[in-house]
Amino acid sequence: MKIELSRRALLRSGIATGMTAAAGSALAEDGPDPLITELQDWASYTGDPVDATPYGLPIRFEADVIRRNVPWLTADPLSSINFTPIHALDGTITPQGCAFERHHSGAIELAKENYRLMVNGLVDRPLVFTYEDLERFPRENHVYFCECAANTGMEWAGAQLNGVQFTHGMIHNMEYTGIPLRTILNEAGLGAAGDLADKWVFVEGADASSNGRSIPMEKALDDVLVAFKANGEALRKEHGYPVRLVVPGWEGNMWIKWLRRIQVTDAAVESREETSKYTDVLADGTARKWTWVMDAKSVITAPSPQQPITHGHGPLVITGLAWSGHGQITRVDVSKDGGMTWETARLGRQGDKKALTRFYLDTEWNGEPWLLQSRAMDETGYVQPTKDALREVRGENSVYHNNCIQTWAVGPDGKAENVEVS
Ligand SMILES: Nc1nc2c(c(=O)[nH]1)N[C@H]1C(S)=C(S)[C@@H](COP(=O)(O)O)O[C@H]1N2
Ligand SMILES: [Mo]
Repeated sequence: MKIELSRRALLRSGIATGMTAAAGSALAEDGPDPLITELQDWASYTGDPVDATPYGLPIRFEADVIRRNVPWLTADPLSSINFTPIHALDGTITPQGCAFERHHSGAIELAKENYRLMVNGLVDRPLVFTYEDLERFPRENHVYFCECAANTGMEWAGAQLNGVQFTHGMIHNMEYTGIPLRTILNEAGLGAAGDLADKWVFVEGADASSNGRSIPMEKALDDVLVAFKANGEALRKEHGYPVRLVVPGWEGNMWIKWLRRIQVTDAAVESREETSKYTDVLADGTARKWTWVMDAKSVITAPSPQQPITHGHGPLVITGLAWSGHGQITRVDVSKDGGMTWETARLGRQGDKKALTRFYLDTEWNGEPWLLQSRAMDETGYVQPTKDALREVRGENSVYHNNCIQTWAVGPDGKAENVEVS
């Protein structure tokens, strides 16, 4: 593959193959490019002084890189969800400002000075921590993805939402700063709990919904974090300011925001969020429960319905995201023919555990129609299933935990559409 480096040459090749672009047409006449030969506004005057924007926002040309919701999905925006614009992002870190939100009773405003974290139940010393108390424990930094179990849930029966933001955007990936939950539990003392093998912690938030969830002690003592920073700065209100739970690799619903209480118990509480919700009804009407881990999954973010090919024929970068709640992504394959043949993609950075992995396939497209798919593999040897393989074991009653292979049909015009190839 030879990449022609001149922008002109690239635009010309686009025109030669029938692509039209306003800038390209001007260049096609071979006249001088005013953007190069004429003095521009931005070089004639000074720009903004420092402090014009004390806290910076994206430039206005990027105004459509925003969270979006699907109004018909939920009855009311107070108990609803919106979606990360993953079609427009690259790398792996999700800026907080466009990371999806899921609230059961709205995002609350809780000041640090009003923050209290209670640890009670089967502990030696029930304790209450203030925000300042938490800042005095040794803390760690880790990058993890948070995926709502309902991500891709609307696609079980067939292709439905025409955009990767909507089919796969209930996910974000941030660097969290926090205290291992283990440290907090040991501070309260677990002697009173006796044998820890069958113990649980029940965690709840300070919002009206409280969103209580039971977490087995083994996970609580493993990699769970009581976090207060994301991507270096305070958590945003909508992500649980001032403190949220980070439960690596496990469904987003367990990542309690506005964390207010941690209770050590000798049994799971069987709360609403782990019985009537966040369980998976199978074909025979029985339900799977305690389906905490998010299995390996991947999706192509570009080209995709919201990110068509606009640059004409020739070199094309296909890119996407892969992740696994079981650890590391070891390989991602890309198919252009609906899963008949596969090419191995290049991973942007290897080795991240329970975090998003970016993949690229540097390729060429010359107008041929494609059925684009990606398929992730993780360190356990697990391979992301096709839609049919998943439906065979789960039926079609499920909402949560749909990690099947996604297909985009790319047409000769470079547009992409959500289609089902089972
Ligand atoms: N207190 C509280 N915690 C909560 C929720 C909530 O409504 N209240 N929603 C849960 C759900 S279902 C998900 S998917 C994640 C979403 O986190 P985010 O809003 O930061 O994306 O938070 C979880 N934690
Ligand atoms: Mo969720």
